[in-house]
Amino acid sequence: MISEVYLGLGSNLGDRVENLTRGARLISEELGDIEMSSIYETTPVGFSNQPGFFNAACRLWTRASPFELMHAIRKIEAVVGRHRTFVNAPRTLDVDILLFGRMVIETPPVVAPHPRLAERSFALAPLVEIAANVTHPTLGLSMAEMLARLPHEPRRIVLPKREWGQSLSDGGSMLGIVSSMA
Ligand code: PH2
Ligand code: MG
Ligand code: MG
Repeated sequence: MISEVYLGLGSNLGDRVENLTRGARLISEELGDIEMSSIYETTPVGFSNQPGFFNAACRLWTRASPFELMHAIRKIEAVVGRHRTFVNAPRTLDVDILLFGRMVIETPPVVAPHPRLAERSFALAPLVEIAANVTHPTLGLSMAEMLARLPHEPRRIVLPKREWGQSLSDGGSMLGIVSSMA
């Protein structure tokens, strides 16, 4: 069975575009076809005094189970250089499961939808680019409606979707990166 999964990617350490790019490539190689949003610069939430974040969202079509997906994500974060020190510490790459199809999963470490999705414009802003009309399985709101309910946070596009998609699919013989969808 193929599931449509949405992931949030974040980086606030090192070369942030490079970290997100390596993350996206590994996701497509290990897990299935992807479509990426633009890369956004966002305000750090929850932990002041840390470097600014670059965030992006990813639609992934995968045969992996939720547990297999979590396992693959942990590996990809480690390959891109994340060392877990303390909760919310600056990180080279953080990949979070935002939605796993319409499934409601509450078996830690796998929890979906992401419990803080409705509060996080840094996750919803990129997500709305690729999933505006996707509805939240328990809240019943679309991603666009969820973002509209939040106070506007400063954010800017650092790398537009189309350009990033092109640079991702130019990188060799990579298949499975959809760069030209609406
Ligand atoms: N991730 C967090 C905590 N705060 N802030 C921004 N702007 N972007 C993030 O990805 C982020 C955060 C925990 O993972
Ligand atoms: Mg996170
Ligand atoms: Mg995480």
